[in-house]
Amino acid sequence: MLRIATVAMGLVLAGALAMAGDANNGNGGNNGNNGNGGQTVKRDAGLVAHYFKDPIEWDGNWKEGAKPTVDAINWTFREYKYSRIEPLVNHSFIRRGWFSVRWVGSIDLAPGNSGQGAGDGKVKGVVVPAEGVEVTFDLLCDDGARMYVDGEKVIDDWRPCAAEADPTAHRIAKVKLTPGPHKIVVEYFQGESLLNDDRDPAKLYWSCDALKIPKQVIPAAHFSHTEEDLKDYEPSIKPADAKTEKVDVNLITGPEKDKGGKK
Ligand SMILES: [Ca+2]
Repeated sequence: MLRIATVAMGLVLAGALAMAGDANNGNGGNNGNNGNGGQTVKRDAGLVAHYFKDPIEWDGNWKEGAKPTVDAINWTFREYKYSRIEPLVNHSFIRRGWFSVRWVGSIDLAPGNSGQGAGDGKVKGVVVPAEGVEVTFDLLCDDGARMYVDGEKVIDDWRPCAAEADPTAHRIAKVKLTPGPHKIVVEYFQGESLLNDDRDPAKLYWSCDALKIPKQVIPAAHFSHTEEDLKDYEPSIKPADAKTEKVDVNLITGPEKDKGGKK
């Protein structure tokens, strides 16, 4: 059932697919809290991706070459479908779209801080000054993009756009990050892909002069998630007439496998 939904929604992971073997389903712990409170919290690799299905048509008024006339806030994050662990945000979505996704987890300037063993936070080769460093994020999305760091909205551009033709599809945010994990939430919606061979990007890059990090897709080693993130599937902004009914998280861990999840 879940797998059918996945195919119908036309999702394909590019970078994430190749690294799916690194993902961990994160079911091993139950000591999660808000994840950034300073106490020891079990962390697993990757971000939690919560997927929603959006209406296929809304007034039928988004024809090829035309601009939509309905605010995307009114038709995104409509129907929660499933969640899965994804190692990073480096996607090329193909085929016809109409979905929203919310990635939830933590980001750490030091790689490898994902809860695998002792010594977290003391990662070789990266010394982050206590006062923090400025990091430039570049969230490239073909259609809507939002991002929150430690609860602060740093990117908010919830509109359709064509990444190839529109340089403003690169949403830039400069954020100061201190050592340790910081909560990160990235939201994306895919409207209609107008061509069958579309490769609509949703890719999160960063760069940091202070740490000599050149612009790159943020590697998987910098992301982690907690048990709490698995449950954090409410979108930050919901449609005005969205259903309020809560449903259990359907957790699957890869694009081709339905492991039964938690239901
Ligand atoms: Ca698109």
